[in-house]
Amino acid sequence: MSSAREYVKGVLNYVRECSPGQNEFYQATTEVFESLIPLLEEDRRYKDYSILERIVTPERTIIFRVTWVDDSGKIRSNLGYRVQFNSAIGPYKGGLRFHPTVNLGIVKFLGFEQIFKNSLTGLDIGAGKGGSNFDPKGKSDNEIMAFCQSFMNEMYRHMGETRDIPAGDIGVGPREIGYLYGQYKRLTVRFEGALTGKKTSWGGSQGRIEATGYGSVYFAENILNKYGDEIKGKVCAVSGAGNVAIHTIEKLLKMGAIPVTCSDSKGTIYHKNGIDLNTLKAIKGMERRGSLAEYANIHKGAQYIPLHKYPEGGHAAWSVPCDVAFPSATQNELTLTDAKNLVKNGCILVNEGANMPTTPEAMAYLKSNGVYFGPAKAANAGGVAVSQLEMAQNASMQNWTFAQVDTKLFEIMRNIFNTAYNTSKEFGQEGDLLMGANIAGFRRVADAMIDQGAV
Ligand code: NDP
Ligand code: 2IT
Repeated sequence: MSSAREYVKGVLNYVRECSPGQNEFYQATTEVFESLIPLLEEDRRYKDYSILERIVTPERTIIFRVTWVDDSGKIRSNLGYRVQFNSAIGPYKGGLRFHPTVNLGIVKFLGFEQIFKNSLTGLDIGAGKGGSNFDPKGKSDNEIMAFCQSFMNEMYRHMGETRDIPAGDIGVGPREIGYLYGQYKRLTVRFEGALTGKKTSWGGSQGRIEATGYGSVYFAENILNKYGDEIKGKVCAVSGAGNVAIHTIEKLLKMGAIPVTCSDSKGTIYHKNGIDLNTLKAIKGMERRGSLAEYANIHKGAQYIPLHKYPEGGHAAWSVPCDVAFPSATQNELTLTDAKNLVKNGCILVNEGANMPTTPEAMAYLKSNGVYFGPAKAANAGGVAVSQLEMAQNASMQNWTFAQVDTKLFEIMRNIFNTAYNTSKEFGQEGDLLMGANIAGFRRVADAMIDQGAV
C-alpha cells in the first residue's frame, strides 16, 4: 500500500473512532479522501502538516437546546447545531437545515462538503453548516417564528458578517431567514450581512433564490458542451420540489430542455410533455407545502406515483426514460437500483443539485457505464456563490441587478467546471470531475492552512 493510501486509511479510521454512528460523515470523508490519493502521493506536505487530521475536525461545534412554545401553549424542545468547520479561506459560510432527520453526523457531512464547495467557487468563504431536528411541516406561521427566534437567541453570539454567515437549506427559505434576521437585529442592533438568502427588499440579492437551480443547469451545460452536446432538447428527470428543484426546472425550460419529473417525500410526478412550472409553483413555491398529487388532478396527462409503489428501493423519478438526471432533493436518494434504471433508460449525465444525493455504489456503476457526472460540490455551488455576492453587496451597500448577478453566476459556474476539468486532466483522469473537484477544492484550503501555521 502506498504511504498516501495508508495515511488516508489511518485518518478515516480515526474519524470512525472519534465520531461514532456518523455514517453520512464517513461517506463524505471517504469519498473526498480517496480521490485525494494522487495529490497526496505527489505532495508530501499535506501529510507532514497533518492536514487530513485537521480538515476532518471542525474548528468549533456548537450544540444547543432550542425551546419554544407551540400554539397550544405547550413548551417544545429541539436540538440546534452549528458546526464551524473551516475558516482557512474566509468566514464560516453555509446553510441551516430544519428537518426531523438532522443530527450531528448530517450537519458534519454537509459542513465538510461545504469546505471544498466554497473553495471551488474561487471566492473567499470558509465553511460551516447548521440546523435543527425541528420539523416545519404542519407548523403554523407563528410556531415557525417562535422556533426561529429561539434558535437565534443562541446562534447570534457565534455569528456576524465577518465571522459566520448562515443561509437556507432544506426547510429554511426566505420566511425562516426573515424571522432569524429579525431576531438577530433585535439582539445585536446591527443591520448587516450576517445572514444570506434575505428578501430583496431588505438586504437580499437578486437571483439568490434561483441561484442553486440555475447554477446546476449551467454546470450541466458546461459538461455537455465539452462533449459537443447541449442541454437544449434533452429530456430531464428532476427529483425534489423545493427551492433547488423548482429553479432547476425553471432554467431547463428557459434553455429549451424538457423536465419531465419532480418529487417530494410522498411521491413523484411524471409529466411526459414537460412539467408545468406555474402549476408546480402554485403547489410548492414560496412557503407553500401542498401535495404533488394535486398536480395530477390539474394535468390529466401527468401521472402521480406515490413513494410506496417502488418497494424494491428504486425511485420513480429515476425509472423513466431521460437523457439527464438532476437529483435535487436530499442525500442518498439515487441508489444502485436507480443507477441501473438510468443506464438502462439511456441517461448520459447525472448532475447533482442536492448534497451527496448519489450513493457510492450508484456512483461507481454510473462511472463504469460511461455516464457523465456533475458532483454536488461543483454542480450546486451556485447557491453559496450568490450568497457571497449578497455579502459583497451588503458590505458595500450596493444592489446589483438580476442580470449582473446572473452573469456573475454563469461565469462562476464555468470557472468551477474548468477548474475541476483541468485538475482531473492534471492528475491523469481527464473528465473525472469528482476527482478534479475534490483535489482542486482541497488544495486551495490545505495550502492556506499550511500558510497559517498550527491553528
Ligand atoms: P427545500 O426544503 O426547498 O426542498 C427539499 C425538497 O426535497 C422537498 O421537495 C422535499 O419534500 C424533498 N425532500 C427533503 N428531504 C427528503 C427526504 N428525506 N426524502 C424525500 N424527499 C425529501 O430544500 P432545497 O431545495 O433548498 O434543498 C434540496 C437539496 O439541495 C438539499 O440536499 C440541499 O442541501 C441542497 N442544496 C441547497 C441549496 C440552496 O441554496 N437551497 C444550495 C446547495 C445545495 P417534502 O416537501 O415532502 O419534504
Ligand atoms: O449547501 C449549500 O451550499 C447551501 N445550502 C447554501 C449555503 C449558503 O450559504 O448559501
